[in-house]
Amino acid sequence: MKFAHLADLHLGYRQYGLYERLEDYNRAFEKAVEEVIERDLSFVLISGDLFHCGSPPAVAVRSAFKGLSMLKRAGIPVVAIRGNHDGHFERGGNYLSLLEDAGLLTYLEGERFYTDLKADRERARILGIGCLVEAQLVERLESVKKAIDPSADHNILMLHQSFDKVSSKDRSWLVHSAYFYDDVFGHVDYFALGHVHERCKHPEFPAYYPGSIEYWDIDDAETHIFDMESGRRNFKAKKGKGFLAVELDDGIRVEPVEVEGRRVVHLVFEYGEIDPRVASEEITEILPEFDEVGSLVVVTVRGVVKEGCRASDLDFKAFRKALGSVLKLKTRNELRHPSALAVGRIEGRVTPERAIEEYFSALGEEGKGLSRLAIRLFEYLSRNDVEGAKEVIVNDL
Ligand SMILES: [Mn+2]
Repeated sequence: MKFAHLADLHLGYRQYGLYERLEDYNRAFEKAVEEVIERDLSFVLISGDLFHCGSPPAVAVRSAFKGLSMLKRAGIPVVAIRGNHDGHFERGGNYLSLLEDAGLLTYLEGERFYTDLKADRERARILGIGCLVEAQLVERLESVKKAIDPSADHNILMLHQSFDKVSSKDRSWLVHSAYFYDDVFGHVDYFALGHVHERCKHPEFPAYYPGSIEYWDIDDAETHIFDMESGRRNFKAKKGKGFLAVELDDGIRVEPVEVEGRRVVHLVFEYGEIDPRVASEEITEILPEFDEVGSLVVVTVRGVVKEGCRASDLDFKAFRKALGSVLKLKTRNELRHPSALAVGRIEGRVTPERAIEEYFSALGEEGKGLSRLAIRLFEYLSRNDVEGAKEVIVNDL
């Protein structure tokens, strides 16, 4: 049997505060649906985070209705679980409950944690647990183990967690692989995972993450690194975004299906010692090459500021002018003062930077941006550079 495995659609997410990004996420979902129908896949699994929040805007809910209705008309059933973003299901349910009420999907939650699907004269038992803290998850797993059906042609387990053995930046909602060493999980042919936004696989189990359907993290984008000392350029291709087309028979075949989105470019300018005024002119000369209508550009500048210069002298206004056609330019001033490097350690144990990173890491991807902002504010303010700190706020928020 052949099916589609989607996760982390985040409908309703206004990335960078842009309504256009919300539309991009809607479009990616609808494109994926068209591709599923075109390929005549037998069913669709959505492994959590269909929505970006518990109360998504109507335009996102309508997109979900539109895509799921297309699947329904094509006779393609959909099974979904709750991600950490989808909202609680207690007290009257969430938007997945609403979609189930409308007959658009089967929502596995709580006591109802499995369903059977037939395709190509085979029967698949689909089991699913929504996102939980590990202790609760492990408790639920006991019931799931009893419901794994060795007489079914296939057993598929849907989860929305990160795994200890999957190398990912996101360690939130973690579960340990050891819980799955029980023999009974040998009957699970495929683990349909969600939560990690990169496309990847567990090193031991037939467990896959399709990754988010749209670009989410700047590290996934097309990246150009300019070594401004040597004049050398490095290029890192973007990572694919979309979903997985999975075929189960005696073995597993997993094919990534790309869903093309808006062009996102990360430009990194690396200096050793830097005079921000001179650097601004040099960078402004390079930027027009990337002035493409509708694209998203993130510019990062790194280096150690020369004595007598200020990090806030980077001329972001000139950058904006050079990139007049892009949908959004986001600038990241990662310049450091030599003195900031010596801000030192708290009680001789941990640097303030490390403490801040630790604190925000609980928020996952969004925490990364916050910790970067907090660290830079800390650097400026610890030098009593209030003007510099204001610049950081103006440029970053
Ligand atoms: Mn997610």
